[in-house]
Formats: sequence, structure tokens, C-alpha cells
Amino acid sequence: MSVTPTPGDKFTFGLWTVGWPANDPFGDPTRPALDPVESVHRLAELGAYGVTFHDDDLIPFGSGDADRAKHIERFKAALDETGLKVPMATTNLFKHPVFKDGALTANDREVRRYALRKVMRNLDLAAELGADTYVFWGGREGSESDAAKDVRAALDRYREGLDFLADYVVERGYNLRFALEPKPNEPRGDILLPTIGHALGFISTLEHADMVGLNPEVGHEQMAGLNFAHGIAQALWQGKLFHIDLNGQRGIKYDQDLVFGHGDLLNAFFLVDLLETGGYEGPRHFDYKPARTEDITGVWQSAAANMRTYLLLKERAAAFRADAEVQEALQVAGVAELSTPTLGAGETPGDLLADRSAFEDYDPEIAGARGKGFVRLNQLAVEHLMGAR
Ligand code: DIG
Ligand code: MN
Ligand code: MN
Repeated sequence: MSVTPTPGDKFTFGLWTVGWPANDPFGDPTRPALDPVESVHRLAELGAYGVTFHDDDLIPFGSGDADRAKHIERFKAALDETGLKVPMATTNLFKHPVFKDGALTANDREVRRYALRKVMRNLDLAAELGADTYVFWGGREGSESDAAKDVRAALDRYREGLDFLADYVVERGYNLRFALEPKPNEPRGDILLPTIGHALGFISTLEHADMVGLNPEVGHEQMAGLNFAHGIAQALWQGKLFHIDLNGQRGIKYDQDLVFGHGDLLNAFFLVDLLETGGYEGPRHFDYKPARTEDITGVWQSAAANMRTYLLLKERAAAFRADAEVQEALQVAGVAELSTPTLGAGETPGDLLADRSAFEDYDPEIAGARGKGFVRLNQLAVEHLMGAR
């Protein structure tokens, strides 16, 4: 198994990641602006499969039609020269002050109508560039004051906007599905649809729920103290893992957007194990920020680090699964037994009540005393992760 990335690995990067000039709320940019065309060529050289973008990453906010056309043509030319794909696009509904109280859920109705038009315009471009996934990260949909946002009305407006945009996609015949990206907070004090669970519940109420899924991000669930691999397992279980944002996060703090694997490495190991065995066919998309300490050389090193770490974890997860001692430890732990239904085929409540072995003759003390061997199994995983086996 090679750890040199190729387009077959389907690694993709947001233009906004390697292009981040490294400004933050406490400091000025440490890097010059990066031409999206340069990013396309450099990412292609590193072995990426594709790039993704917000409208404003490609076409500076407020550009006139002529300039907009030039930016798009240059980008298309770079895609043609490199063969990079554009599997996903999204809208910047969070940077300009107009969106300071949100976009689809802004109290101000004119802002909401403006946001819909901004999304529609980029849906057209996404379809033109061959994207099949459109992400909605509602970074500004939320509040700092519970008095200032009627959450039930906000969810009504969120649903209204997404249903309308889904109707637009259907009407235009675009091959696009929507992927909602949860995040608990930052930049808003509290963001609506904060976790995978909240988003799944919301999606179930939508008119076009079939074409709306998730784009979970590693660090966002971990900012809420949740197990990201568990969240991805449920997204897969519900057929809603439409896309994924890979990065790193070290605990419950501000959104670090570290290189993939540079946060909770053990959870990243089990995540890659799940993605590689759980039927996810989509891009392995990195939504990370090259650290503010890095120069442009460090930016490209960080981009390569995301892909190399993923491939190393893929290699070690495969070795873990192939290890005979792991197979035996899994057997002792009874992991496969969970796939056996609890009830027999057609078993009725009456049948279960008649089965004395399930209750009257069952000795819970014996089961309660039985060792599960989970720690030994986890140690084997840790040793594979460390390259010690
Ligand atoms: C931040 O995690 C968000 C924005 O970068 C973008 O809207 C989305 C795309 O993956 N992720
Ligand atoms: Mn993030
Ligand atoms: Mn993201």
C-alpha cells in the first residue's frame, strides 16, 4: 500500500484552506494572498483529486460580471490543465457584515432574500463545474443572546430556505445534493444545528429530505466533546454521509482546524478504518488551516501532511484488521455478535415470554463477571497505530 497520494485516493482541498492568509481575531495575516490558480496547480502536483470553493474564494465579493467571468475562465483553464475536479462547492454566507446576524435565518427578511440569491448564483456555477455536492455551513446562523433569536422561527426560515433551494436544483435539473455542516459555536455564540444529531433531526423535516445529507467536520463534533467516529457511523447508518471535512482538533476549545491527525490521532485511526470499510465512496476532503506560523513552504508541507497521514492511518488500520491476534481479540470481545438480531425470525412477545432461558433460568451474575477483553483489543489498536506491530 503506497503512502504517496494519487487522484485515485480522492483527496480534495478547499481553496480557502491553503489560501488562508493566516489572519485571526488577534493578528494580521502572516502570508500574502494566494491565487486560486496557483493552488490548483500546486495541489495537483501534490497528488490531490480535486478542489472545492466558496463563491467568494474564487470571485472576490462584489466583482462585476466581466471580472467574474475572467476569474471563472482562469479557474476552468487550470482545472483543464491539471485534471483536478470540483466535487463540492458552497457559499460564503458568513464573512460580509451583511450576514452578521445570519443569512438564511437572519431576523432581517431582506438579508434572507439576498442570501438565497447569492446561493442560487453559486449553485449555477457549481453545476457548471460538475460538482455533485453543495455544502451549507451556517456559521452565522445563531445568536449570542437568547432574546434576540426565536429559534423555532429560525428553524422555520432555515427549512423554508433549504426547501426553496432544493426546489430550484430540481427545477434546473442539477445533479446536486445538499450537505449540511454542523458546528456548535464560533463565530456565533451558539450556532443552530450544532451537531450531527441536531442536523439529522432537522433534515427529516425537509420537503426534499432525500437530497439533503451531512458534511460533518472532525473538529466541530469534537468542540462539542463528541466522538467523531461515532457520529460518522450514525451518518452512514442513516445513509446521510454525503461529504466529510477532515482536520484535527485538540479538545474542547476554539476551532483549531489542524492538519488531519494532528489532534485526536486514535479517533482519526478508527475514523479512517470506518471510512475505508464502511462504504463511504465520497471525497476525502480537508478543511483545515495551515498554521499561522508557517510560510508558503509550510503551507504546501501541511497540505501534503493531511494526505500522508490519512494514507498512513489507512495502512495501519488495514494491518490491524488483518492481524490474527486482533481477530482473536475481537472474537473474545464478541464484537461480531452485535450483528446478530436480538430476536429470532418472527419471534413474538409471547415467544420471548415463553423462553425461560431469557429470564427465569438466566444467571446475570455469570454474564456480569465475564471479562470482555476490550482493553487488550484497544492496546492492539494503539500498537498498530504506533507501528509497533
Ligand atoms: C468551515 O468549517 C466551513 C466553511 O469553511 C465551509 O463553508 C465548509 C465547507 O466544508 N466548512
Ligand atoms: Mn472548522
Ligand atoms: Mn468545514
